[in-house]
Formats: sequence, C-alpha cells, structure tokens
Amino acid sequence: MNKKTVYIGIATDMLHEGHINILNRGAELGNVIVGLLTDDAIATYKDIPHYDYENRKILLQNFKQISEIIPQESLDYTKNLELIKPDFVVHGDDWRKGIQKDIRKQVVKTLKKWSGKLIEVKYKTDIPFKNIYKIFEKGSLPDIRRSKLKRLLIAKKFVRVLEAHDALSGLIVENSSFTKKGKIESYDAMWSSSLADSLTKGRPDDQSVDYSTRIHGLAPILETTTKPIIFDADNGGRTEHIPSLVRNLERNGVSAMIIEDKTGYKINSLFKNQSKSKQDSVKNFSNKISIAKKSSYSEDFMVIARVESLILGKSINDALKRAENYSKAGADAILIHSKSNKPDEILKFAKIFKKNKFYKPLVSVPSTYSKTKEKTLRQNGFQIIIYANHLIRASYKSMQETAKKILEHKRSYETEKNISKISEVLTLIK
Ligand code: SPV
Ligand code: MG
Repeated sequence: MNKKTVYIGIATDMLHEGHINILNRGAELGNVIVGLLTDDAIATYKDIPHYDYENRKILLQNFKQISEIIPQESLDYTKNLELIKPDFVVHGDDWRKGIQKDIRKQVVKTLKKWSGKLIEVKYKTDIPFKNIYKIFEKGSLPDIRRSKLKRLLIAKKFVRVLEAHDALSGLIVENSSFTKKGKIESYDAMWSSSLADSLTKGRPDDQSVDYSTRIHGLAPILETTTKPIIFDADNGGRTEHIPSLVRNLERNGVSAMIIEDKTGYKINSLFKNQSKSKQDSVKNFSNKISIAKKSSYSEDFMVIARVESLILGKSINDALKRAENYSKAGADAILIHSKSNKPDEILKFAKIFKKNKFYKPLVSVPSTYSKTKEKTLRQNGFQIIIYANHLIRASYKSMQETAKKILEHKRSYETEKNISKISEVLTLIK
C-alpha cells in the first residue's frame, strides 16, 4: 500500500518537545514533507528567525521523521498544498486562535478539495526554559534587537519603518498589522525622528534637543518593544563626538543611525526655504561616515548616509557623486532625500545609482511624494522606506480637535466617537 503524504509547516529555529510531538504524529500517519517557512515568510508575522533558511534546513534534515523539506514562501499554505495534495496536514492546536486563525481556515478549505484532513496535536505549554525561548523569541536583548535590521534586509530585501516617539507609539509600530488574502502586512522597524523628538519637547527641529536627551528618551521604547530602531542623528554633530554617539546607540540596541550632509544652521529638510542651510563638503562628510563606521564595535550597527543635494536645489549629478563617495567611505546604505511632491527625481537618481559599482541599498522618506506606492520604490532599488512623522502628526491633530470640541460643547460627549474608549485604554497594556 502506498504510504500517505503528510505536510507539516515549520517556522521556528527554537525546536522543542512540542515540535517533536507534531513530527512524531506526522510520521505515524505517513511520509512527512516539511514546508520550511522562508525567512521572509516568517518576518511577515513574527520576529525574524535567528538562523536563516539554509541553517534551519540543515538542522531539520537530520530528523528521522522527515522525508523531504521544501520552502514555504508565505504564511499561507495554499501554494504548497495545491502542489503536493497531501492526505494530512499536522499542526499544533494553538493556531485556532490569534494571528494564524485565518491561515488555518484556508488550510481546511484547501484540503477539502481532495478530502485531505487536518490533524491537530495538543500544543505543549509546559516547555522547560520557556522564559529563555521568550527572551530569544521576543528579541528584547540589545544585541539581538540591534542585529535585526541587517538580518531583515538580507531576508526580506525590504524594510518598512514607521516613526515612534514614545512607548505608546512604539507599541503601535510593534503591534499594528493588516491582513489581506492571508498576507499579513506589518512594520519592520521604528524611526526615531529628530522632528518628532523635538516636537514632543516643544522645540523646533533645530538640533537643540541634544543626543543624550534623545537617547534617554528611547528608554521607554526600548523597554516595551522589540523591533529594530533607526536613529535620526541629524548631521552627527561634532566630528570628535561621533565615536561616543555611535557606541551609545549600539550599546542601547539601536540598529542604525542616519546622518545628513548638512552643516551650520539646522532646519528641517521639508521647509521650502533652505537658504540658511549649507551642504557639507564631500571630504568632510565622508570623514564623518568613515569615523562612524570605525567607531562601531558591533558588526551589525549600520551607518546610513543621507544626501541632501535635492533638498538644497542641487543637481541629481551632485547627489550621485556624493552617494558614491559616501558609499566608498563605508556607508551601509544611502538615503536620498527629496521634498518634491513627485518621486521622479529620486527614481532617476536610483536608476543611475543602481548601476554604480559602489551601489548600496537605498532609503526613501516619502513624506511629500506620499502618493507613491511602496512597490514603485522597491522596484527601483529602495530597500528601506521610512514613514517619518505620521504618528506624531496623527496624535497632534486628534489632540487638538478633542481639546477644541470640549470647549465648543462645554462637555466631552462629542469627542467620544473619535477617541479611544476608556475600557480600551484601561486594558491596552497588560
Ligand atoms: C525627521 O523625521 O526628523 C527627518 C525626516 O529628518 S524629515 O523630516 O523628512 O527631514
Ligand atoms: Mg530629522
């Protein structure tokens, strides 16, 4: 009699008894084909795995219960199930609730087409050293958090970043997700913006809130979230202070800092009138980049150079020359900033820079060209997209309208439909 086919989707690199139970059950039922989730697929719904796909595959190849390992490229099983048409899918019963609930439904629906069956094994909760798994899985340790950005770039080739200015906005970045057709969209990292950090302190974005204050301000975010942080370090400050800035950031678990090639009077790049701003010389700024890179103790801390040529009305050629030099100086990625309401100039820049032998991943901040979809940016070589100020803008507008409404109506009732319910905020943090 032909042996039955069993499909088991596996993501983790933290194997424990619970997984072995599932594999054993599968082996009892037939030939086990493991759909090993790719790094990209895992990163869409939880932390990026500590071991990459190839390493996880090597580990699993030695399990006697497994006949074959194939990649599962999304959280959704449908593609692999249609391909294999297994008699059984075996999974822990933990996915009946939470983020994987819809995935489970889709599996049941797909299996029905050829009368396949879903077999659920009781999920094991009494795992020894559970807290260790938790710490690793949560990635809350500074070294783990810091390393995530580079690993995400390698695994996903694309990192979506949203501004966070305090623990609450950090938690929103950490936990927001949107599911469509079984595909989960979420944020990969947080942007610690000089604009947002200045505004929360009632200051203009002019570098008057010093780095120590801003790094101390990260503590509540670091204590409550796990996603990587990219720090907006303006122009990096005085060259001789760069080593201590870099070490302070990496010690705290920050993954990257972005420094811009401007000197003198600091104003936010989105101001129309930039007449008081000057651009640094290529030589001086390249030196800053090189010092920042040499100061870093860890291999995973990224230094990203921000080219302000287009902000200051200079040519695309000037931006390209600078990008090449900053890349030669050691920059890990290049942010080409623009305040145009169309993406044309940065796309043109990207098209040419892509062919340069000193090409590095590109970063976009689509605040003014906000109609541009991520897909367009990705197709043109942008691998990091930063939504730089949207949570501070959202909260400011909502707070202002709420304050006005109470004055207008002399009671708070009219504010209620646009603000969170008391029951919601009471249980927001558990
Ligand atoms: C910030 O968020 O502070 C930035 C990005 O530097 S921008 O405001 O677009 O200059
Ligand atoms: Mg800034």
